[in-house]
Amino acid sequence: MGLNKKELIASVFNAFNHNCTIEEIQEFSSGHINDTYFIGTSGAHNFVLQRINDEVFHNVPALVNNKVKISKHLASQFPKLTAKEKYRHVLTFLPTRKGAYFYQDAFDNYWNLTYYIKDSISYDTVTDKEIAYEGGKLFGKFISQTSDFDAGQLVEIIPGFHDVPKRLIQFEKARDKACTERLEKAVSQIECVHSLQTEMVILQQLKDEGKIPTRVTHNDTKISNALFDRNNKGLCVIDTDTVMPGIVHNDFGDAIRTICNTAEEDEKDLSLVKFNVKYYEAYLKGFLEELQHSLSDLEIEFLPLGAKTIIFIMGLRFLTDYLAGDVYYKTSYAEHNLDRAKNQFKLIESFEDQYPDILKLSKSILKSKR
Ligand code: GN1
Ligand code: MG
Repeated sequence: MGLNKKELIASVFNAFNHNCTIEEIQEFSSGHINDTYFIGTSGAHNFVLQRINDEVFHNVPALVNNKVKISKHLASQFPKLTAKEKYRHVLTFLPTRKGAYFYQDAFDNYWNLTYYIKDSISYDTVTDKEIAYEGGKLFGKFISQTSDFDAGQLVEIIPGFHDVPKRLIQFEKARDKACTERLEKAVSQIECVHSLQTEMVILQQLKDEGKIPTRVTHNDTKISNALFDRNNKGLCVIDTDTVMPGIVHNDFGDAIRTICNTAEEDEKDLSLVKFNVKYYEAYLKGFLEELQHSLSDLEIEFLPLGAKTIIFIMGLRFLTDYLAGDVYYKTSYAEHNLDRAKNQFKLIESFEDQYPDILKLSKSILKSKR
């Protein structure tokens, strides 16, 4: 990290209200959108400083307001914990010395600061059923603990974020403008979109018809956004940038997309990409232990389609970005987005092969509920 960048980060950090002195700065490289830094200090806390990408998030003050509101609400759900214990279970946002929960630097970059949760672990892929189960409990709890929060108080930070018909329109526009070389390279993935699209709009239709309720949802529940303690017990849900009104299937699905993929989302060797039904079962168990009584039968019945739809949406979004010339996600090489899209469509194929077993799981839950 160059000296100028270090100086900028230090000055941003010092605009926030704390009395800690920086000892160390490290960049986290995993996010596709924001820039995130670990700030080690000599004080009582270490921190996570984040530059929020305002090309993707057009209303950063509203985004921060959403996150802070949800954190305060979640903190009120742990009345028995001391403040010291609470900070491990809920993201704590720090205000600047002027009182806002974000800081705008001289270059018009937006930043926010949270405490770093020490002695925590996160996973990009899962290799243990227990993690899938604990992840299910953690994300299920997030939905149950925010169920008494009026989702109407949250700004829809990216409108139509998981709206398949809208995402298909963006895809078609990108496809129509794409260069021949990219179109040719993506020909089978474009074909996958065409063959799946009719089924993939069903959940949005049920939402629009009011058959599936809108709740507070996280909308980026990939498993790397779950922190676990040293004993692999779920600790805290992080990255609440996309907390918005949504349907439960989005959060169920995005966690399944990452937990049940036997490889990372950009693995190029597609023979390594398989859908693990055992982890699906473990996640479903944990998720419903926290939520079963608040979900309608229809919501439970459509969880498998929720998983398939979110995998599809991610494949579609990566493909759209590839066709558009890599304008949205951070990429590390020329065909990174295409590889991500191939990976997601391969995961759907493996999911489809095992669909009967997956369906049986929710059916037996519904039967035992009656
Ligand atoms: C993006 O930046 P990150 O990694 O938290 C994206 C998610 C995708 C994810 C795919 C605002 O999240 O929707 O699921 O990449 N966030 C946004 O890994 O588009
Ligand atoms: Mg995110």
